[in-house]
Amino acid sequence: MSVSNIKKEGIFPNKFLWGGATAANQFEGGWNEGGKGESIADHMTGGSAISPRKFTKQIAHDEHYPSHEAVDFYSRYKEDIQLLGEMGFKIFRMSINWTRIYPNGDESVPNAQGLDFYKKVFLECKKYGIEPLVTISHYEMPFALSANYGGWLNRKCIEFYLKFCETIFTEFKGMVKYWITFNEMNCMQYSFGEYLSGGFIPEEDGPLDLFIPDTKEALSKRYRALHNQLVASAKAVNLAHSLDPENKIGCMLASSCIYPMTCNPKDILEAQKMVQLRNYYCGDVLVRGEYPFFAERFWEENDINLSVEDEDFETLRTGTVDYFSFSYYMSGCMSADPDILKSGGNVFASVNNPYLSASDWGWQIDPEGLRYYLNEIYGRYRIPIMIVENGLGAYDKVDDDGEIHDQYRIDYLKAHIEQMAEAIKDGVDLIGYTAWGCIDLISASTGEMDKRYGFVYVDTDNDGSGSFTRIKKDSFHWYKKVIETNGEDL
Ligand code: BGP
Repeated sequence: MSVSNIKKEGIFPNKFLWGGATAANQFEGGWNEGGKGESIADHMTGGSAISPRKFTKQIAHDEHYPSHEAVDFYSRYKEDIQLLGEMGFKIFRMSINWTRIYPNGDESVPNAQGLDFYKKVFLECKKYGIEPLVTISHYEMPFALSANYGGWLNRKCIEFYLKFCETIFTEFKGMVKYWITFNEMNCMQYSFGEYLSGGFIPEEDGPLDLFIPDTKEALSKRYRALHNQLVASAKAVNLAHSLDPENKIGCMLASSCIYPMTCNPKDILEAQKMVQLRNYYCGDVLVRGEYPFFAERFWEENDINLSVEDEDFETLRTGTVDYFSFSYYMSGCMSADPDILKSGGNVFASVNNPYLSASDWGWQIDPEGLRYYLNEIYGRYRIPIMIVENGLGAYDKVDDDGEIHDQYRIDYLKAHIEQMAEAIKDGVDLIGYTAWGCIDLISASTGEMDKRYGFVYVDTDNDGSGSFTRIKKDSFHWYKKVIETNGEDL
């Protein structure tokens, strides 16, 4: 056979899952409609880049929280999914609001209106040949589970979560195949994880700061709650497989792509320590089924008692995930020098990298870091990988011609997709990519609308006013072409 008869394969596999990602609490709105209960996320105030969001025990109904209405996917899902279909999406990452299904978390019967809403969403996806990818819990849980049980510090939440899983796995069987147990599970390790990820809230009344100091007591609570979530996740994996062997269920971590600040061995050790803790502590349990070797020293030095029960080890060993997924926005550096550390950096790492530029929110842009991180993760775990969040938060403006010319976003995404292609050539088994906030939505960190990621602009602002009209940005047409050509034409 002559060489010319061999059809040239592209770099991305034929079944590569191109798409976009959202989260119910930042996207849906309808926060108290259709029998939905109050979620932890509904108790977050608005914020801004300089004044962080807070947590309030009482929702002040007269105050305005734009995330309550978000961008109203709840009533506009048909129009939105049609737009995703037009871009040629193969996969759409979304999450289910736990409180639409179990308003207080501990009921014995699910809320039929909630189930009905998501069925309609999945049927709409099917019309366009879009595979849903469902995050079971994305930075939310029923507020009542926090108030009455203490959130993830209480092992009873494992049972409530599994009941929720059983309901959705059964009700949506045949409609949903791809699942993620928890969004950015490793964020429970960070100071802002206690309310959003853990749902455990202090006695005093709010508004409460999200950033809770890393005292030994705080660390101990966070790691205990995280252990309970890891057990819940492993049980959910087993349940998903037993209810439908077609189910593919993955974990999701916030990537920590950390470099040493210099080649000083002290910096290298600090960076290694951070990577171990932020990536591999959770990753090893979720993929390999056991805590990594370095965990014991960490627990001892920080007086952490996980309150493990004997059967947990077997649960973790058997409930390992089918694929590894992560969010990737930036990288960071670690230094052993306290003065350099004080100079500050982004939310995940401590020191800025002098070789990189940053977004308007200081998130350092590093496409090569994505290739590096993919190689690191695949090298350790050797299971399929999906990038389920990536993108550029930017202030978009509607131009005089009524359009949004977001070339900066195209440049960012193009550079990252190029590095994904390199990683695939390196041998990484990358199966999908869902760009974050494919339709503009509320920012998780600022609670505002200003920080936009979408291919589709939504006409609303930080006050939640506006027509909510959807407008295609330049990046919409660009991404459509990327999908059409399976990543060949960037
Ligand atoms: C991730 C979260 C998302 C999302 C994204 C962007 O950490 O999983 O929910 O919001 O970050 O962050 P932000 O909205 O703060 O720009």
